[in-house]
Amino acid sequence: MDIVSVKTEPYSDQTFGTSGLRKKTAVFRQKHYLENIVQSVFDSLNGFEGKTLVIGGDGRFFNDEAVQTLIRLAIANQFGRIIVGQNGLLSTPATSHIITKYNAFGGFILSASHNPGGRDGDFGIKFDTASGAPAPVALTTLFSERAKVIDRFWTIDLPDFDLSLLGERAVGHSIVQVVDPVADYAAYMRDIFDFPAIKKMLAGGFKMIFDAMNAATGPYARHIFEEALGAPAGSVIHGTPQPDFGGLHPDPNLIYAKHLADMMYADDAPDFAAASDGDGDRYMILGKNFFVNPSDSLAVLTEHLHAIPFYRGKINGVARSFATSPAVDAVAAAHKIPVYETPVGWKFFGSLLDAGKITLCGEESFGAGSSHLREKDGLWAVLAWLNIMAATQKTPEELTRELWRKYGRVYALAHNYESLNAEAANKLMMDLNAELDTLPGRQIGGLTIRQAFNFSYADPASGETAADQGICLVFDGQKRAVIRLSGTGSVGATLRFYFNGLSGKRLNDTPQAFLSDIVAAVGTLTRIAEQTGRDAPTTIT
Ligand code: G16
Repeated sequence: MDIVSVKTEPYSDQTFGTSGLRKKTAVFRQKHYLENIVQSVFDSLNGFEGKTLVIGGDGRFFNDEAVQTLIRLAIANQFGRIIVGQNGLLSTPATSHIITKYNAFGGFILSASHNPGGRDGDFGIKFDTASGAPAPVALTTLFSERAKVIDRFWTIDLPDFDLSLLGERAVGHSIVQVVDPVADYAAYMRDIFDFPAIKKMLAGGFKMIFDAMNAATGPYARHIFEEALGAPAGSVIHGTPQPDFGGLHPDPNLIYAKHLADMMYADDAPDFAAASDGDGDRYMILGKNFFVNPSDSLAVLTEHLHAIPFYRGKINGVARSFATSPAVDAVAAAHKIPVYETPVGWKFFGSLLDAGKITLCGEESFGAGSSHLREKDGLWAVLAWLNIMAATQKTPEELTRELWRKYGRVYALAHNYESLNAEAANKLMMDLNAELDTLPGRQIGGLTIRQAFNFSYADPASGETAADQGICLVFDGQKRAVIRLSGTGSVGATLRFYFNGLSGKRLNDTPQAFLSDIVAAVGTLTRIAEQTGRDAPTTIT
């Protein structure tokens, strides 16, 4: 086997965003595009020769080819062992788990997460470090810088590996090991949760449905819910990963999983439904006629985490992004644990988890996770809900309403303006930034702005800092807006407007009604319609 050095030219757009590098699939399929970024990652890291690298993806179009490319580069760059999920498949949380379980140096996840897949969809790549956490900003900056000047990569000249067969194959000084993507992860879930209690609940006639959206979690969900926990066959829907996700947009929310929401708002709705995204790190929870907002979900999980054996007596703190509603804050105060407010991006939770400052973390963007691993974990969150429901004998609606009655309800909404002209979106942010000092005290549509600032962060564990993360506007009446540019889109720019507001008394409004004044005020302030040419958000979540 010969190692070959191949000359290449850098691309100018290989900048890591909120979660890895995401682009249109056609961009990734350009000559040496993938090789360039993978070699840039290797060139930025030290000391991996002879060590283990984990590789997997969510099965979207181009996954097969990309996995083969990565294996070749990993062998040529002298990794000792390359662990690959069977057929190139691994969910994001399972990759994170395998990295730590087998003491790997790190791992690549091929996924554009909740973005649509297929030939005309999106593709992406993320790198997790030895702790199983997304590479921190300091590292991703190195990757992006290296990609700007890369002029060669190393590969080997060998035909494709057969990834359908489990087992090991020696290639030069390396071993390529194909593993069952589900087994280790499923065994870990069994260690964390009270499976007998959940099994008993399911055996007692409790009906659940899990929608894998034709993406990575299908095989995991079938194994865990149907085989291990005894949910009837068919409880997992859209359970076979497909390269184009069967035409679904694998983003578990009320818009893209409307079919599931419709089932849960029908007369014969099951007791519980959940969905996950392309790579299995997001989740959505629904009860009969009831949607659990992800910020409320984090609060419910914090309130009841002690019901789950793995966490009993070991709950140190909780973290949420600054875009996530503060619903969890009152719960944490009551439980006498600290709350950390981070920028948007799972990578900011890793050091807090490593330092033992937090046990639980979550975001409004349908992500939650815990000290059990360093990526967010959709199936974990679903199992956590099932465990809590089994322990309390309460429905999602009862658990959430109980929380509102005890701590007040924090209404939350996100307005997403996708695929905007990047110049217009950047201008809106610049204009707002320039005005910040003049905003406190200003009245708009009957609301007064109390504070206006650009969120910056100093990691209390690592000391790493992150400035210019987005604009926070705090209004009278415990209402708050956050405005930021997304770092995960693949075309133009996406602006996100997050709104939230606390009410101790009004518990039965819709978020739209309760937050209509602040939505209108921020619309007037930012002149969103005029600046972007859009009179409505692309999605409201
Ligand atoms: C990623 C990150 C999350 C973030 C989300 C949205 O999730 O891991 O931390 O909240 O993107 O980020 P943005 O607002 O910058 O688009 P995922 O599920 O897409 O990997």
